[in-house]
Amino acid sequence: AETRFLRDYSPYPFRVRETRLDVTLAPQGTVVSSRIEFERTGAGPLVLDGGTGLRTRSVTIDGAPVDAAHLAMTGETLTVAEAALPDRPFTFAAQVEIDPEANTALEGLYLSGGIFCTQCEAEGFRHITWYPDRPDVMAAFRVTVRSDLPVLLSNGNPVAQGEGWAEWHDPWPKPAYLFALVAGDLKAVSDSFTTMSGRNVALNVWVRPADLDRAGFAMEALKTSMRWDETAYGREYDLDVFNIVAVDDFNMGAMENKGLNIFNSKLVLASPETATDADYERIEAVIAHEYFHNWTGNRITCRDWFQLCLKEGLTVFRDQQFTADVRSAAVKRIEDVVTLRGRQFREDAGPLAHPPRPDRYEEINNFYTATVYEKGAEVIGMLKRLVGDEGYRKSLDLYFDRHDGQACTIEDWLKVFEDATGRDLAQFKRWYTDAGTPKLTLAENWDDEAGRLTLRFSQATAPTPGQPDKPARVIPIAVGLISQNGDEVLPTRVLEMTETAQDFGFDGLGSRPVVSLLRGFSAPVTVDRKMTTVERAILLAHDTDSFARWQAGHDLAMDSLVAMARGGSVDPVFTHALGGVLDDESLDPAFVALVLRLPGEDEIAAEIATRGATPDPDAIHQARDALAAELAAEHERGLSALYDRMEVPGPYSPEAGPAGRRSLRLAALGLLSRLDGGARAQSLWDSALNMTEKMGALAALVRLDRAGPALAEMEARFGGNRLVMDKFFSVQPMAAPPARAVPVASELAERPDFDWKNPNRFRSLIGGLAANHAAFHAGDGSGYDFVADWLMRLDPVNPQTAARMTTVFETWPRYDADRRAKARAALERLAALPSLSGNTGEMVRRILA
Ligand code: BAL
Ligand code: ZN
Repeated sequence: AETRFLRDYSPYPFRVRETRLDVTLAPQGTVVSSRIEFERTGAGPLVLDGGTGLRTRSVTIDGAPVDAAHLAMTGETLTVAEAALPDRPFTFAAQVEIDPEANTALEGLYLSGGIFCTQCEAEGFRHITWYPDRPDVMAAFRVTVRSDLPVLLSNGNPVAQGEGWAEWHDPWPKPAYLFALVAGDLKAVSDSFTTMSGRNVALNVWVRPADLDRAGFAMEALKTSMRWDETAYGREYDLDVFNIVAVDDFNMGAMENKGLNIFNSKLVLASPETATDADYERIEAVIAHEYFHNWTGNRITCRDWFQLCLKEGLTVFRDQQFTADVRSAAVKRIEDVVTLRGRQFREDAGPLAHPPRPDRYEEINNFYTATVYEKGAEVIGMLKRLVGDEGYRKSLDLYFDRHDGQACTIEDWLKVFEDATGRDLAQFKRWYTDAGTPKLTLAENWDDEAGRLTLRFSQATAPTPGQPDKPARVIPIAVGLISQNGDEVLPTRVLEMTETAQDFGFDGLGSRPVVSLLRGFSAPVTVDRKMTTVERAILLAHDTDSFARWQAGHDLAMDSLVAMARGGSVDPVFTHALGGVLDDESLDPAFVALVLRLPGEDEIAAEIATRGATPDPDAIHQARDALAAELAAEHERGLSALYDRMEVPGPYSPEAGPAGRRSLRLAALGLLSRLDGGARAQSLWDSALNMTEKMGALAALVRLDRAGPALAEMEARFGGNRLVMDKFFSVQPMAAPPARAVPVASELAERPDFDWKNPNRFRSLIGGLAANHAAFHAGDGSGYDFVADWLMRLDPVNPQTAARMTTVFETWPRYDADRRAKARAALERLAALPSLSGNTGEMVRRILA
């Protein structure tokens, strides 16, 4: 495909005053009649986007057919020559026929289990009809849906309905990517919400009738989100109705269509017996995320797709704040950093590195990345830290005031902060334009006589594709000082680093303190500093900042793991320090669970590569197993007591308190199962009444290769439940002993219920195998081949999901020559597919470059 560049942006030469659609649904011949009122604002012909799937029956301007000499249609555009266009505003009308049933790519209008639904972001609307399918063309929509299915929905407010039809009107101008339409045999959990200005809003969560008893939690999450956005940002909802619909076949997690959010059913449906605590937390966060888009994304949208992080970074930041408020801020921050490092740092360190605002792309669907989303959110967190809470609130108020109803850029966003706070953000902007994770190096100088500590920081960012030079960035470094006996001698202070190297001095210190660095993870950087294990243990025991405290424990674990992967042994200081955490009953169980969770194998491999060595996946797996076994043996009594103490009595609640206790209990179980042969796990599997404990127990049993009876039972009970069976398909390849994982995955792939065209099912099995580090990177290349074979099969059916999964290969350059050759060969086989999609083609080329 062609490369598109940010620098080539030019405004569309027409404004759309209103868009009218009349859609008569049929699985193989849906008829879409459009009437689009255009008004000229610049020079040039009328160019509309449309896919090859459109069967165009008629095209008229102001009711008259367009002369063939003035009309050109390619597989991608329809052009009406300037000479055929009136000088005054005019109406373009077209009638096209499309085929939702054949739409396996799940972009545009498609069928999911008998439900008609749409996915238009980023460029799906062009598969529905001819249109200026770009986010800076915003219009009010009036839509008539015709079908004999009982529930007919579109964006905005319902206007009228009759037997077999319904009309909807969305008064808020929006780009086509926010269009949605749903028709199906659906039932709703319904409720209402009164906004802060007294507007009454009808709320519905639409699901298949059989799923109705699992939709209540999503509704509660929606109401909490609506109230939170009023309180935290002063933003209220702006239509009479808010609809959410759950469908089983969905490429993404969910979609923020105006007034009609469409969700992957795994992010709506939950009951204690079928969903885990993590599922509940994720459902709550994604419901909030999509709702928050109503202001950050919909009312204010992106000028072009290069600006995607304008809405995504901000909306992720807002959903993170929301979860921090309704659950535990300390735990949420640690979880977010673990995710950021696991996905975004990994992306930033490899061939797919790109800035939060990329300046080129071939296929925009390939840029819904951890960098755009999660790093985009981190950048806003840094901005907030730099301008303060009040400056942030003032800036956001100005953003909504100034840009409501507009399609904006990162420049607009930064200008708002500059105008509201008087700060110059020219250097800060590099966070948006430059790829790569800066490495922050700290050298300490202690002057005992003067009682002075000098921190010398330097920053460096390695080159990334297309960006060889990396100038210094603004880095907010939050530090505190802890005395050797554990007292805090300096509370958090934010140092603002702007140079490549910079000193910061601290005077009046009685004795040399331990530096608690990057508190709250104040910037998305890696840290290189020399520190003794004893100093780390001091921070783990005493730091007042929970993130830095967790980080100290994580560093201790990582050091031991890296040493063990090279034949060394566990550091007794770590084992001992961990005992202190286990015994401290004042700590939040969820926090202790995070401390107990050892770094993952992929993260250990990344660390070894950062230290300049070549990671050995088998050695890493053995080291992690050995460390878990040693910790279990050393702390058997404490862990066992913890396991008993953390039992949560009574009926299940997904709230943070009980979820934290379960999380700690399962962390203890994971370690103890290295000693008891799985006895506790089996007994928990047999007795557990909720899916959280069931899955914790099952993962432990699969790891021990003794999960047969449990899996059979799971299948017998939940064979008809797609979401639970997705767990069945993912836990086995993911947790199996590495040598067993590919055979297990291959067997699962033979099952008739391996419905691989369903993105959730595909991701469960193929993604599950890829998440088993030592199995995916097996020395014989079987993991690479298994995944590549399935990507070859999926690509022609669903290019978007196939392309996204190619990222499992992005770390290939860090391994040994033999593995590199095998990974390359697998990718080259994929690249050689004659009909390879543009989506996957772009990804494979970039990964191999
Ligand atoms: N806009 C795509 C789905 C999401 O980020 O909410
Ligand atoms: Zn989003």
